[in-house]
Amino acid sequence: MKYRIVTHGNCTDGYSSAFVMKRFFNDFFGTALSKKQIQKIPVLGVQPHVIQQKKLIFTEKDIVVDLPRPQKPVLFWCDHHLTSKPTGELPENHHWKITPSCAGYLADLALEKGASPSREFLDFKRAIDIMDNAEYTKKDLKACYYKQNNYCRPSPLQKMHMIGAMFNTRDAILNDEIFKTLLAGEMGETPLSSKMLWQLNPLMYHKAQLEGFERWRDNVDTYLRYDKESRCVIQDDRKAKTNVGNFDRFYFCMKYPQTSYNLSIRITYDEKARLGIGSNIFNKEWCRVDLGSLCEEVGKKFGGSGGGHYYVGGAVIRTEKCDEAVKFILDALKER
Ligand SMILES: [Mn+2]
Repeated sequence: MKYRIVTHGNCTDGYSSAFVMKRFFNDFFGTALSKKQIQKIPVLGVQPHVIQQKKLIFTEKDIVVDLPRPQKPVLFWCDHHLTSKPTGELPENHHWKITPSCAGYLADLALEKGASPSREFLDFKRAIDIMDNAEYTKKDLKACYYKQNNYCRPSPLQKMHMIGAMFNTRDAILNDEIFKTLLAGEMGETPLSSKMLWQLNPLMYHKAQLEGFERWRDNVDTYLRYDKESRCVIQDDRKAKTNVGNFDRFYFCMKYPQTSYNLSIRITYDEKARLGIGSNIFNKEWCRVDLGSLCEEVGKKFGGSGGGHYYVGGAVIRTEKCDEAVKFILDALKER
């Protein structure tokens, strides 16, 4: 049996969490593996529902990060999602805490074990915390989601977006391949300075992503609407005439600064409805509903699964239950 790292696929925090595990592997497990041996440890990116629906077989050498806790015993588990909150006492090497990002949490655990952080490492940690916890300022969003005049001196936050863009193309198979490849290559101090990664030209992916955001915003403008009663912006992709560009998950709070929530409805290629509920990141205090729990409830009620954080959550449900679920969500936002 061999080590394997299972992490949240297509997700910059999932990527960064796997990076931190590899970077501090020997500190975490008291092993003395060489760089080459650590490099060879395979990384699998999966979506949370795969674990919730028990579709993945785990072994006792699996290291599971930024994902729900598997039911089988694994070597190591760490998560920061509200809906993964454990009920009983946790075994050794299992960690759960509400933190801005899972990678940042793992970095803290590694530092507790004696690793000392460089300036670059702290920059990396701050950037991933901002991304995964949506702690952006308006200026940050403008710098990371909109085209720039030049890209000469990218900030750590912009660099992490460039990396994320590499495995967030519209081709799911390509995304998985890039995700795996990045985590199988030689690693630097942090992703910000990993040579192999920067040779693959993340800026090229990022520029394409920014163009995609712009085209997406132009298209979504034709059907995005604000529901005053529930204080929610509704993006129902079933109303879209075309499907272009890349989803900009923060557009709603740039366009409707008065909104408390947003609800996005998308039908996936495997004929499921994917619902996302978020809060206005510039006014998080307006969010009075635990959106992760609401999504968990919606998942269970409408034939799927869901979860997330207090301020943002997601659920995948059966397509034919979609209208019912939307009504349920908007009522919950009105009442609670
Ligand atoms: Mn995360």
